Amino acid sequence: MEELFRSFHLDESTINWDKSRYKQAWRIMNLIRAFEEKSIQIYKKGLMGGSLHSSIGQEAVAAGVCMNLNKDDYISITYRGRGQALAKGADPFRLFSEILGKKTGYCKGKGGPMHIASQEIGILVANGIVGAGIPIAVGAGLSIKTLKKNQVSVAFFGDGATNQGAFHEALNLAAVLKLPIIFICENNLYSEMTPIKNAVLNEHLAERGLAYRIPSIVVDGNDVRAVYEVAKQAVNRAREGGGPTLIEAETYRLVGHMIGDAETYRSREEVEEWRLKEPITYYRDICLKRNVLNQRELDEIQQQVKKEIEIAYERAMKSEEPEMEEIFHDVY
Ligand SMILES: Cc1ncc(C[n+]2csc(CCOP(=O)(O)OP(=O)(O)O)c2C)c(N)n1
Repeated sequence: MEELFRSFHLDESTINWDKSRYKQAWRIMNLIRAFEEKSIQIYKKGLMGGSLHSSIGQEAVAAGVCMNLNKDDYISITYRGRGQALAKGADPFRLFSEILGKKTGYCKGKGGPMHIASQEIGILVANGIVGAGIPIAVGAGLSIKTLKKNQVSVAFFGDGATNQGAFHEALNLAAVLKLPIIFICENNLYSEMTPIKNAVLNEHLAERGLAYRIPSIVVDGNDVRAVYEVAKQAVNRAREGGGPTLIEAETYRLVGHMIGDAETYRSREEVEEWRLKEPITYYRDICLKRNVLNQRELDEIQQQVKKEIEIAYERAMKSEEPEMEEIFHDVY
């Protein structure tokens, strides 16, 4: 049983990334960070409806996983999932439009910040119900297998979702049917305001995959290269008919559960400790130390991404509101 569970440790000698991949990872993580920072400003200006759950600090998971995916692969995400949507290829203009309630949004402005979906880029659903996106991704996995397609399905969810019945049912079914699915648990240590250690006795959440005989791996979720390598193995395995993998990516959200969270359940010291290992700074240091990208190249991409985000935001702000009669469409 033990061989099904392992912790992944990056072996530098096996990393064969070329320069364009190093740039790609840097670009995606910075795009997510810039998008999320801008979204917080939008929220604080009162321009957005609903709540905003930011993924600042968790960018390496979205980037490392989605860099292995094709446009027609599926992902299911949560209310915190705009970063994964961007990593999957979402257009920042259409994402800003969505969170601003504009007609040009991915869901015509009806989804808001918590409910992004797009058939064009394989985003099945962004669910506000904790754990509910996991069986939907399994359903997509079943369709891939039935139709004999070369796609994979990925479910992104948090640590808290692993206490939902839907998680266990979904893992069991995926294992029994050997579906092409990758379960990505982003363990940011808190389920809303509850420390996961108070809610689960397992040392690692990935141990839960063992109950369903699913290969289960723990990885440093703040190291984009480690996430990429682990996800690559799982994606290849799924595409080759090997069945599901569970990946627990250990990470930390550097902002509150939602904007406005007083964060009384964790100490400032803890947040500052995690800030030292945050994914963007960590990756920048690796790039410089290994001499794969220099400071000028890193700055250039970062500035370009920030500009892109500003332009997308300005364009979304100028976009049209949906017409009044739209309120009766797409309602089931
Ligand atoms: C079924 C259900 N129960 C409770 C909630 C309230 N709730 C919203 S977010 C959240 C925390 C989920 O934590 P986790 O799965 O770790 O994801 P994270 O927010 O950390 O990304 C809870 C309990 C909900 N939305 N759905």
